[in-house]
Amino acid sequence: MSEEYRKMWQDLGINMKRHDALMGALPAIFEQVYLGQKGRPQAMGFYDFVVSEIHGLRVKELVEHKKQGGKVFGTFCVYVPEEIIVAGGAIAVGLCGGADFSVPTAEQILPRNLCALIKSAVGFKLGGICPYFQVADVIIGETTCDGKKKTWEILDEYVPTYVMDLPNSRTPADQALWIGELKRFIGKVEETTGNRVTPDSLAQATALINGKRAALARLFELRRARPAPISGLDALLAVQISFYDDPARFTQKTNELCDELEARVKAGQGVAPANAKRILYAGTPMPIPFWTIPSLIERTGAIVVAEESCTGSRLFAGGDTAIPNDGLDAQLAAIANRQFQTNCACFTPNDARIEDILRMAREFEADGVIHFSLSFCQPYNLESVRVQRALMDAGIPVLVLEGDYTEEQAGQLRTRIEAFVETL
Ligand code: BJ8
Repeated sequence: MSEEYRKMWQDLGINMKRHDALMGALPAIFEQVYLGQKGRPQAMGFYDFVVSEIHGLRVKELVEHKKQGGKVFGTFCVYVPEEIIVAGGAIAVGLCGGADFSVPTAEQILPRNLCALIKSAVGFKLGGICPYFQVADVIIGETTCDGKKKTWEILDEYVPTYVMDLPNSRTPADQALWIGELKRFIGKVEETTGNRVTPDSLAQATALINGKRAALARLFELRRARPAPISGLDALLAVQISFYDDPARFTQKTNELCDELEARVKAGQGVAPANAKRILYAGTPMPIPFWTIPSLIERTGAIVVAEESCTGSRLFAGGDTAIPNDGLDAQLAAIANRQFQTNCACFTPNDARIEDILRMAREFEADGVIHFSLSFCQPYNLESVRVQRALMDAGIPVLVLEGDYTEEQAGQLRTRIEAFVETL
């Protein structure tokens, strides 16, 4: 890494020794998981480049933005509305942790029986390892699962953390409460940035984020083709990068990827034979660099055709956000209305998520569904009981897994995934 980046990291208060250890390990892992794949779309070169610059170029852009007086908001959930952050002239970066590397640091203060996603993210902050965390002016948490809810109280001791109060049901009364939260959030964005969020700025920001969501939806639509034009690993990488890349650039590059995939579909060209077993992933998000599950699945010769996850279809659930032209209240109602179509297991009742999984299994012609939840994630672990039953009732083979980011776990998961794919 260049001297310029090293200086930038030092200025951000990065623990250089630990950061060097992480950055030293990542290229080999990426090469092993990604670069050995056959028939990758050429347009994946962009995403490979972004990974090669993972703590470089984008962080530099964020630092430049701050030098111009801009603010950076760190987020952890698709329910935190990026549109509102962008409308205030700030940048949102998704901070979810997907590396086992930082988990032991978090366990020095957090209980062990928390999901790896929370521990990994908190460990990144505590250990001073993640420049995105360091560059963030404020962290936006939300009251989704209990693990996150209580973690924000602790995280606030290390970095200013603001919490959005997301209801756990989706009745009209809950929707009204959430619209109130969106209004309160506008106040926070205005206070942090010093900029007003106006109907115009929100309309523009909503259009920008709609573009990003539409590009992702298009990518998923193309994955319905047989043979699959892109591996599940590559699609996941694109989705993971959507959380922190510049939204306009990401949209453009992802549409270029989709153009290439469209040509592949027309030519009947795929990354796996047309008769490769098709797997639908369902479950907890897979933040970068957690690639274990698709990697294990695709090494069996099967292909992941879609992910029902917040690193997947839940990112663009509900389609475009409507942009009414009669003021902020109507715009916020449209945002809430779109968001409430994201079926996170933190909600009850949540039958719509089960319907989503059944629908996706049909639409993507999945031969089987693998439901994975991180250990100690109660919402997804518990919901897997009903998901499994619904899939069995529909005659769709299903494997329910639970695990974390460790190598030991990967070994156990491999055995179960291989056995499952063989039965299909
Ligand atoms: S809308 S999925 S991004 S909350 S894995 S931290 S639930 S214990 S991540 Fe999520 Fe928003 Fe829902 Fe999506 Fe808790 Fe489970 Fe950990 Fe989780």
